[in-house]
Amino acid sequence: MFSTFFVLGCLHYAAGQGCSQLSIDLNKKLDLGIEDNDVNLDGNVSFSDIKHDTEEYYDYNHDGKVTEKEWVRRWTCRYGDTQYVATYIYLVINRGLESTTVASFDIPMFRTGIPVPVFREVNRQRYVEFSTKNCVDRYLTLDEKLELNANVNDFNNDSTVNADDFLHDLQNNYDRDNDGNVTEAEWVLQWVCAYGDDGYFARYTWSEFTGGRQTIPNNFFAGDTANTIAQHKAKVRKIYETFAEEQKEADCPAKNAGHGQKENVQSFIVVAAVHVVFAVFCHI
Ligand SMILES: [Ca+2]
Ligand SMILES: [Ca+2]
Ligand SMILES: [Ca+2]
Ligand SMILES: [Ca+2]
Repeated sequence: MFSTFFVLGCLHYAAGQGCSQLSIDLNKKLDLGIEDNDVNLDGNVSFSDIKHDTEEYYDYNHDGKVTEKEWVRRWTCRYGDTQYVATYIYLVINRGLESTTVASFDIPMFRTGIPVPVFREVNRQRYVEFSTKNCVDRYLTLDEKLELNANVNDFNNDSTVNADDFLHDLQNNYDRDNDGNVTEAEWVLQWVCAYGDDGYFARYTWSEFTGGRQTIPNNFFAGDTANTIAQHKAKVRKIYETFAEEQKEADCPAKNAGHGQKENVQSFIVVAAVHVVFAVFCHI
């Protein structure tokens, strides 16, 4: 009974694609991208290919949505990307949104199909962009992020953070299409690039700084009074800390968690335990 169970479990694991090494080179990543996105080998990346890939390998909990977390999990595993690159590319493709659906790829471009060489080049350019923008590709402490943020936001080097500094930052770093406005998607993308945070936190900063508007003009902060560097750092620190507290609260429900929550935790432990046992027995 148990041996059958483990054999079936191991076969299931073997059918998966396994994880790549972090060090694989870009061409290999792009090859894998083509392998995954032209499943029927007709030389075109079309919606049916994307649908198969997304449903099979991205939507881990099969709820019909692909969240940023699921996407990053897939890209770090399959293509050996860092979480920073994976997050950035997810946000480029999905316009800063927290999640996407298979249906969102059912667009004219994919109905016609994109020739494999074109798809490969577009994919390459996303990696190139991450690199040429000098996006953060490593863990930073909160103090390091605050220092970076303060430097960016005292562009004119007068030891205060004022409207001119913000205008320069929005114009030069956030407003990617140079239309004089910054959208939430533009903000989120630049924030994760500049500080190595995830999209969840970047969207929170958008909400904190703009009150959750859909878009802001580049001179949005024109009426704000200047802050010293220390005041500015304290303000941004507070945003990080408040978000962390809220996450903690969401991840670790209060002591009086209901029966349903306990069941969820128990289910998670059982699933995790089975996962570990398969991993050990399958030598993965
Ligand atoms: Ca195809
Ligand atoms: Ca999902
Ligand atoms: Ca300044
Ligand atoms: Ca813009």
